[in-house]
Amino acid sequence: MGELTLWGATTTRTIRAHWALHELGLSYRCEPIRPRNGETQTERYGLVNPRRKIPALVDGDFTITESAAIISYLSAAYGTRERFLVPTDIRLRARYDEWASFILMELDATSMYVVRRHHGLPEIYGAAPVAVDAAFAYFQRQIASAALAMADGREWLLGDRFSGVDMLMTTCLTWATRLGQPLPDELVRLRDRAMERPAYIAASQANQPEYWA
Ligand SMILES: N[C@@H](CCC(=O)N[C@@H](CS)C(=O)NCC(=O)O)C(=O)O
Repeated sequence: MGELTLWGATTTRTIRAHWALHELGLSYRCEPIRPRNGETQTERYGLVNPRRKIPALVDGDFTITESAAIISYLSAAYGTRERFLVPTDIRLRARYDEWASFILMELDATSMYVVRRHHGLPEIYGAAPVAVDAAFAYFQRQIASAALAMADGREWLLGDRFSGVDMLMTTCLTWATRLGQPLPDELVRLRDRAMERPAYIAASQANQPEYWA
């Protein structure tokens, strides 16, 4: 195993990578750079991720970006039979991909990130109150459908086993909660269970630049 270096801290997307590293019990270095303060614009970081987004993971001579892809890579590269984040069974894996696509597209990109850009960062992306209201309404419809899938009393999205999609879901739910969005009870329970995990608590600390000072 080469040295693992994670670039990025402070955001909803960066905590996903810190969390995956902690769930798998991996030790790593961190360059705790933040968005929008110039730290993603340095020449040094441009060589790591030309898209200049965080997080990015460097594993020896291999670099991988995109928070969900980092979770999948770490699970495939360092997961064990007992400890993994992405299932290998074909149908469970298909269900995993289905949840991951839904969360990343419908909850993250189409809902929360629209709010973030056009409500939270109007100086960069422009204020768009109509789009923000529509994104919140869309989020509520999508999250209600996700809660239906959990109406059978399952503990986690894939059933009784925690996985990377619970991490993706939890980070979107904490994001929505910070923005004052109500959540269905089934998803509040999932979020709260996930946030009690020692790896989540450790990742929350590691997601702060001061932790690495
Ligand atoms: N789809 C990407 C999104 C990454 C992303 O947008 N990161 C933001 C912070 S959460 C960023 O790096 N912004 C860079 C900047 O604006 O300087 C992922 O999930 O990793």
